[in-house]
Amino acid sequence: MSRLIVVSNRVSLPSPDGAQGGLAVALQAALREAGGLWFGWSGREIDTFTGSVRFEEIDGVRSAVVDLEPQDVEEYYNGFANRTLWPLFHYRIDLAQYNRSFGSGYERVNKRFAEPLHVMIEPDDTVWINDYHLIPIASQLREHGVKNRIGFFLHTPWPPTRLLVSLPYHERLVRTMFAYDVLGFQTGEWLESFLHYCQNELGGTVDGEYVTVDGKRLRAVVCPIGIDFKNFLAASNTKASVDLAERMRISLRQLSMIVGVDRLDYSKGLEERLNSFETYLKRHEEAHRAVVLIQVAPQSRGQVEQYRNVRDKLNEMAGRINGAFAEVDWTPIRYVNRGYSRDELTALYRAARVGLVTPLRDGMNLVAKEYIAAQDPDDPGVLVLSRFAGAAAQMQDALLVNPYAPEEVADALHRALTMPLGERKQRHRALLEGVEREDVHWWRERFVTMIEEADRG
Ligand code: ADQ
Repeated sequence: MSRLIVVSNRVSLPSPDGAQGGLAVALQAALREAGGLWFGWSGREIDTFTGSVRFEEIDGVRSAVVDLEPQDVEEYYNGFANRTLWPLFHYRIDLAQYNRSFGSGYERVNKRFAEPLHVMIEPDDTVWINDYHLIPIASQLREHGVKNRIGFFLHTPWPPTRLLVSLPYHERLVRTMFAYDVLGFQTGEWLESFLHYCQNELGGTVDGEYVTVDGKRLRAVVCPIGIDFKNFLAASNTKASVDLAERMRISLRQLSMIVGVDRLDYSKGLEERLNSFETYLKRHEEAHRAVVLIQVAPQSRGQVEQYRNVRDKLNEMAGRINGAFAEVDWTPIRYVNRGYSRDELTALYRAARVGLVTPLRDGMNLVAKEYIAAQDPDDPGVLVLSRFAGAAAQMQDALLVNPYAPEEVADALHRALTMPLGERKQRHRALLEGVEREDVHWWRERFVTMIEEADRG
């Protein structure tokens, strides 16, 4: 078996408290099995970039990290990645900032990563690049003479051509992708948008899974990410999970709980969600003193102004709605700005009658899958899911909603909270089967195999 080299913006090694995303767990499992290496930014800053690599080995996984200069972090990470590509890829060109220094910083950092990386790659290695931070890195590696198979997986959506062309130098960016052998997308919709761009803007041709532009051919596939199902179930048996479950039982008493768990990000549709919940409260008197929304949303990307704006707006909305509807013995929204460990999340999900997952646009959304995995199969809650999350393609048995339409979401909440046990079980069973089968190991094995088997033409 060939060695696997995984590259992502940040390297996330096992932490003592076990607080880790499913992606990190999956990549670690892959690296342990294939005896590979995980390369990326250390998260640290250094006055002058040296390209020197620090190696570490934790839990059988070898990692290699480099430090970046403050200007790199500002232009590449806070700039092009978070202020330009993230909003654009989530269809928010109103929020995207197009600034030449961001673009040049992005190219510079990709070059900087490629320098030490190419030296570490051996002839039989399979190279797997993750996410929008590193789109051009394969073309940099090719310039260094790397001939290995290289795959790229995009965790976010790929935007429609009409939006993508608002990015200056969009052609230059997309052309660099033809240095890859395989591109992986979360859903057919994002893949279609990519193929549309190649055909209409680059004059490319599509033949089955293969797309050719200017004589360069690559394989473009749909490969949806899943959760680490077994690991997630095991987390619900830990002390932290059992303790929180007990605290929730005491604190909820007769209340029916709706849960939202997200990074505080405008793409997650949190303002629209609170607005929908307010609509629900206005239309359902019987929910007063009977239903509570617990929204967990820790700050993310606090360096970027738009993220601070969302935080301020949500503080204001949660305060206003609570002020308008609360009684002395009931608060409709419990809005929490801290993160919870995986173990604790399992207890929160399980205590909730409804999982409310309503992003305006999301590559996949693993919270939807985690919510289903955490339910009691004999008395499961109901998933209300945005049709604009990548997860909706696989999770058709959820109550699918348009997150922009408050009355539609309010109706779905009512339906979910009054759904008979038989229907809840039936929907849950169907969803659980998919979440268990198409888990993160299935995703990783499929994608790595697709890289290894790609016909280079
Ligand atoms: P994210 O946008 O970060 O990921 P998501 O998939 O919803 O979004 O969550 C990733 C993980 O973070 C989940 O395991 C979840 O439990 C955890 N998490 C989220 N909010 C949390 C909170 N408040 N407290 C504690 N943990 C929290 C990107 C893309 C997604 C895609 C993933 C994986 O934006 O569309 O699903 O990558 O490909």
